[in-house]
Amino acid sequence: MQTTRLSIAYSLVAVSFVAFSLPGCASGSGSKRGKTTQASLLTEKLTDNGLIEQRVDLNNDERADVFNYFRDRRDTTRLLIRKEVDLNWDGRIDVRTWFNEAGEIEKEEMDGDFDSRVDWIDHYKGGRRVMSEIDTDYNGAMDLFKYYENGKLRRKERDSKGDGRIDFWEYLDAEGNVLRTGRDIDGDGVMDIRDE
Ligand SMILES: [Ca+2]
Ligand SMILES: [Ca+2]
Ligand SMILES: [Ca+2]
Ligand SMILES: [Ca+2]
Repeated sequence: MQTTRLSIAYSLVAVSFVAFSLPGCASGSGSKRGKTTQASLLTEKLTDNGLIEQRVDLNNDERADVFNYFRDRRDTTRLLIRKEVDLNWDGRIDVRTWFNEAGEIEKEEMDGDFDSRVDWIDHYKGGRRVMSEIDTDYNGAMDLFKYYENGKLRRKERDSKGDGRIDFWEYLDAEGNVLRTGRDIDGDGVMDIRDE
């Protein structure tokens, strides 16, 4: 069920992201042009470290659910460098996304069970996901690591005992077929059994 929750949350992020990409979508403070899903820009101010913080309300309760952080640039449009989203409207941030100078996503972390602990981190290079860290049992420690090449999952590493050491490896081909797996039996972090 956790996986389902995560994917639902992810699609919510996608929806909210699209909403804020649309120019003119955010209406002025206090005005409500739409009935339900209209995003409203609540405030926009300069932060202590010189960024522009934009607070957006998604569900019309006048409380911010999305925080966008921009950096002003000379001669061109300002750059979105971080986005924070409160998915379940409890006032606590659940997803943080970082962007680089090219506007590409660099990193995204997410709290899928809304306990304020991050349980999913995606790392990107050149706008493509290269690695994911996942806390599959929500105990506060990452236990599944996925590695991607050209956007495709090619290796999984798992800390199934939760002792901070990888004890399961899985290698996949570009089509997603399992090529081989390996296991660490005695707990020294080194592969003991290899299944081709
Ligand atoms: Ca709100
Ligand atoms: Ca939240
Ligand atoms: Ca969590
Ligand atoms: Ca864990």
